[in-house]
Amino acid sequence: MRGDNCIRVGSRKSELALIQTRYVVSCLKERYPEKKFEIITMSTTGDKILDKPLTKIGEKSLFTKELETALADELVDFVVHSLKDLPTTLPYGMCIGAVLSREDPRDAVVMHEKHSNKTLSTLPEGSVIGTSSLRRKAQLNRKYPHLKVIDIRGNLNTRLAKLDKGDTFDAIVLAAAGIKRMDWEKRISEMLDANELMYAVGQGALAVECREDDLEVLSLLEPLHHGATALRALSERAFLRTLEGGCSAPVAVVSSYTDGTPRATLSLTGAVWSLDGSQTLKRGAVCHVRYHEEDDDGEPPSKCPYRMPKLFCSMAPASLSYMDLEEAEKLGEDLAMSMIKGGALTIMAEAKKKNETTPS
Ligand code: DPM
Repeated sequence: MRGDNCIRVGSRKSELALIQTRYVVSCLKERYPEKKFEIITMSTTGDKILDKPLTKIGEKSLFTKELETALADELVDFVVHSLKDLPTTLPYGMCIGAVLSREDPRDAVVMHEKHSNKTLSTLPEGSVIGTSSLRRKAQLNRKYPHLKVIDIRGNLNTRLAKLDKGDTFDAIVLAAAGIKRMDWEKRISEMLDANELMYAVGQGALAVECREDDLEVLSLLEPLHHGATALRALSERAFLRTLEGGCSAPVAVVSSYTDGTPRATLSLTGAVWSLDGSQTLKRGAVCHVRYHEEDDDGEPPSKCPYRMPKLFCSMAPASLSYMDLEEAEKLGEDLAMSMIKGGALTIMAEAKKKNETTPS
């Protein structure tokens, strides 16, 4: 158990992971000046295996497993992740205690300096774009057939160094959120429209993982939970969970939360592709949230079949309305089911098979 009032925080060693962890700790320190926090760093499988594309290592939770073991063993009390790296179902006993306000979820292009005035569309025929995301590959192949997309691995620092120092890559595509957190915004030469290059489930949001039964940590985290982000993230995660996408097939989303009276609108568009981007299926749906603002105190409704806190795609409900959470979860599930009826799984199965059989 925790001694001396000190909360131990696990983090990967990469610069981005540490920036994200320190940010969450600073938000908590501001609210709880009397609490002490200690950051404990560790390397994960994803950090150690650098010679293979991520999608071929063949193990889930590449960047999270070691940290989750430390959580389960009570060596640390919470861990900060990019939400998009967290599987839609967490290991037994773990949950997401808070999803923080989402940064810009779009992808961005970082050009080699020799192409400083170019965009993806104006790059010369055969220019090489680095990414190991199947989602980015499929969409880039479809939208920019004049470009060649190849794998690049390593953390953000490594990738930028490979772009700048080598002559292999003409540009790389990265999440704008990560670039901004690293304070490299100046390197962004083009922001990609979310409808043109749809983003990954959870992209741009930070999530804090903790033990499901650690009520002290859950209550510390509760004020960091951002309602609109959490509902969008839940609909996206429910969509992915229903499709069973993981990262071995190209799946992407665009979502929005629009305030309104008396209700807010949550919208979700989802899409899947074949690896070369030639086959695709894209659909959208909306739902309304903020049903019973006056009498909803975030507790399970009295008619609810469960009176204990339920998890929503491994997210703790915190003080959010159960009705809204159920609406958001259903939005993602129903959209995925309608796409499955439309043939999504066939497109995804082919993409998975191709990815496993093509040499990297
Ligand atoms: C996941 C993917 C990638 C990361 C797959 C995807 C990108 C891998 C690559 C699930 N995790 O996006 O389709 O480009 O080769 C990752 C990044 C961030 C979190 C870096 C990035 C920072 C942004 C954020 C890696 N995980 O995507 O550029 O917090 O959302």
